[in-house]
Amino acid sequence: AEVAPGAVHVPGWLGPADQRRLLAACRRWAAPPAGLRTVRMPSGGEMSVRTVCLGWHWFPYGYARTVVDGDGAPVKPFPAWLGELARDAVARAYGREAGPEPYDIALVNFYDARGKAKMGLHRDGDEKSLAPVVSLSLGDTCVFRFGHPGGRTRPWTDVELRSGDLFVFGGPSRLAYHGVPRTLPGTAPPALGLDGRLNVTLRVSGL
Ligand code: MD5
Ligand code: FE
Repeated sequence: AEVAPGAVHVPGWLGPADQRRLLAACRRWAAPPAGLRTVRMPSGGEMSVRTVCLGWHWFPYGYARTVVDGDGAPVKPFPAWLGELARDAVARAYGREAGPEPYDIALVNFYDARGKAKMGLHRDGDEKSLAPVVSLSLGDTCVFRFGHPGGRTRPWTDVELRSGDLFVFGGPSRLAYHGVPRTLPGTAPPALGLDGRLNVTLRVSGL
């Protein structure tokens, strides 16, 4: 379903076995060094989601090859199979092949099982490439709020993202404001073995 120009939601794109494989990989990546961390904003606040990065380390507001605001370790590599997954996702969502720029960043966000983790309205402007962002959801359902590039104001559209869902954000939607106002505790598929929610975004750094 096209939620806005360039913003395409594909419910249930990952089946149960693919979800389990991706979750197992996320748990490996979460281990130290350069594992899961809490992001501290320049304002002093902390993000309620916890994050691990592959390929490039995201910090507010830039990218580095080491965990500049954490343990200082080199960031874990971005595996080739994630690049293939990103290209498959773009082809599925848009019905055309992805462009030539290589996908080289994964940001994995962990939302806690009690529904306390949220993400305020923001836009993803630290990548030098405007190639589409690929988003994969695992575990609890969330309410995803999709706005517009003009600011944190209405109108917006609330979409429920469930375990296995794909969302691709490109074209005019690439710089839209978006956020996760809530997750719905206890809604993960029981067989997955995840309490809470995980979101994997695949991006092109352009660096
Ligand atoms: C999440 N993550 O569910 C969301 C899904 C993030 C983030 O927002 O920055 O890690 S990815 C949503 C996204 C990415 C890029 C562009 C747009 C949405 N968009 O234009 O709406 O944890
Ligand atoms: Fe974002």
